[in-house]
Amino acid sequence: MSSSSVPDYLRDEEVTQATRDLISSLPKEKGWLVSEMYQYQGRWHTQALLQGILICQKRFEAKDSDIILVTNPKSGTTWLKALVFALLNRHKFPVSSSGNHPLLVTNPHLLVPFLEGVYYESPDFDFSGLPSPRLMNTHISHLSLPESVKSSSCKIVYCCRNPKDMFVSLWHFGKKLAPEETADYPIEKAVEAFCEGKLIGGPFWDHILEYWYASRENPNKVLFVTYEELKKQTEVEMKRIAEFLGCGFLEEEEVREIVKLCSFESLSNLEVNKEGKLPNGIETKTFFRKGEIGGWRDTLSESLAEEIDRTIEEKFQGSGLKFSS
Ligand code: PAP
Repeated sequence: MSSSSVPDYLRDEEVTQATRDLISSLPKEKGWLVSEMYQYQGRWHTQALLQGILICQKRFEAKDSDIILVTNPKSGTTWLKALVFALLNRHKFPVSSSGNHPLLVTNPHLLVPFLEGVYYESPDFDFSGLPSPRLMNTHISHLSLPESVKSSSCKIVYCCRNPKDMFVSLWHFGKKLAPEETADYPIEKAVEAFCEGKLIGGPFWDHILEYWYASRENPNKVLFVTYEELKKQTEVEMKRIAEFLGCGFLEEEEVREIVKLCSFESLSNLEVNKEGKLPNGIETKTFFRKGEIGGWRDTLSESLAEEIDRTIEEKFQGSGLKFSS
C-alpha cells in the first residue's frame, strides 16, 4: 500500500527479519485494504500486526490481576474500553465530578493499550509499569493468546457484534482510512472475502466461537458480552461486567453516570473524539460512526445480507449462539 494516510499497523513495511523469515513460509493472499495478508495459526494478518502478535506471544507476561478486553475489530472495542476504564477508575476519577475525567479529554484507545499494536510500534515496551489492575485490549484469537494469558487467572471480557454490522463498520472504516486504495474494490468482493474468512483477522466465526466456548467452559475466566445487549441494556450489562471483574458494590447512580459518560452521544461529541488523532495517525472520529444495531441495512443489499446470513447460519449452527439483527 502506498498511501501515507494508512496507519503503520496496516502497512507492510518495517517488519523485522525474523518476521520476514516466518512470513516466507506462510500462506498468503491479496486483501481488501491491505496489499498482502498472511495466514498464521488459522487467521489472516497484515505483516505488521503479525509481528505485533508474535512479539506479544513471546514477551507478554500476564498477571493474575490483569483484565484483557477482546474483540473482533469493529465489534465495540472503543466503547468497551471506555466503560471498563471508567468502571475500574471510578474512585480515582469519579464520574460525578466529571469536569476532569480522563475520558473527557482522551480517546479511549489512549487510555487502554492495544497489546499487539503497542508491541508492533515498540517491541521492548514494558507493560509491567501499568497501574494494577492492568487493563489492556487485543484482537488476538483465543488460540493465539500468549500462554501466560491462558495459564494465569487474568480475566477476559469478550465483546461480540452481529457480523453484518461488524462488516459494515469495517467497510466504512476502511473507506475513510484509505479512500484511494479502497475506491475500486467492490463491496460484493469484500463480502465474499468476509464470508470466506479472508478479511483481516478472519475468519470472524472462529474468533467468536473460540471465545464463546471458552466462556462456557470457564465462566470465571471469560465473560462473553454482545454489542447488542450492551446497547439494549447498558446498565444491566455494566453490572454483569463489574460483578465478573469483582469490582465490589456499585451505586445505581455510579452505574448510570458511567453509562452516560461512555454513551455514543457523549463520547462522539467530545472535542478529543471529533478533532483528535491517535499517534498512529488515525483520526479519532473514525471510531464513531453511527453506533447502532442493524445499521447494516443502509449499506448491504438484500442479497449481500443473505450471503452473510448463510455463512452465519452454517458456521454457528449448533453453537447455541444467536445474533439479533
Ligand atoms: P476498533 O475495533 O477498530 O477499535 P470499534 O470501536 O470496535 O473499532 O468499532 C467502532 C464501532 O463502534 C462503530 O460502529 P459503526 O461503524 O456501526 O457506527 C462506532 O460507531 C461504534 N461505537 C464507538 N463508540 C461507541 C459507543 N460509545 N457506543 C456505541 N457504539 C460505539
